[in-house]
Amino acid sequence: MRTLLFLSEMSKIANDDYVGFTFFVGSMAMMAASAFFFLSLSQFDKKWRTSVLVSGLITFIAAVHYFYMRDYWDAVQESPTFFRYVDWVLTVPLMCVEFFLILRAAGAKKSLMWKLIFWSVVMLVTGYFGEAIAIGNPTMQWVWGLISGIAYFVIVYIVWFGEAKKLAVSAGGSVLTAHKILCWFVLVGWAIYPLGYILGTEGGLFGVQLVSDIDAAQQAMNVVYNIGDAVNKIGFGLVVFSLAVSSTSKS
Ligand SMILES: *C/C=C(C)/C=C/C=C(C)/C=C/C1=C(C)CCCC1(C)C
Repeated sequence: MRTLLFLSEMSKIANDDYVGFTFFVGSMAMMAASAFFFLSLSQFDKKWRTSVLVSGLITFIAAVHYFYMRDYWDAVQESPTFFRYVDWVLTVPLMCVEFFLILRAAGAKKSLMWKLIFWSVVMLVTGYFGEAIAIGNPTMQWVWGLISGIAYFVIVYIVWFGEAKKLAVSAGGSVLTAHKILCWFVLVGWAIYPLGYILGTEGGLFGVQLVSDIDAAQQAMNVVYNIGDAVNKIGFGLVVFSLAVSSTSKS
């Protein structure tokens, strides 16, 4: 009884705590998605198993970080910036690996994978500098955000028009379809994050203050990031899952 009472006090989420709520729902959704991907593995041809396994790893790594981030938010009501970026720096490169894995049969080289990973790490490390190191210095936050944005566009370019695109076209069929959907995730789904970053930066959106104070700005940023993570990590995984399903049943 005492333990139960203690737990319920500990994990109480206020009705208007959207950040706490989205951390909680996020952790559950990531856990459920991981179970779904892992348990589906045996139904696929061997060559698709690694891809679906990586989908599951992405949501599983996120789930663990979401448990930590939720607790952190509960305890101090501050952005769990460190856990956030550790999560991203593990999961975003794995999303780059997904691009490589589905294009491997079309002749993708490891160098394509490393290029995507490199730019994703540049994007995230400079983003971290902007959020954690340049805090209270809006000018530097803009500078780091801009460098991060450039790295982001390099990734967009490679998958939409560059090497990855050419391989996808030569693969054709369901690989090309999956590649196209993943490209949209990168262009639209990933664009959610710079929006969150802008909301969380002092001064707000290009000088137009959308939210009243820095606490509200941080809350808006975290809600936006949490929505972005659910859409992108689970969505990405499902695209790969569908590709594995369609390729397996045809053979
Ligand atoms: C699962 C997590 C994902 C897909 C995270 C993606 C994160 C980004 C695309 C972040 C991008 C950023 C910019 C383009 C500029 C501002 C700083 C960042 C790091 C928020």
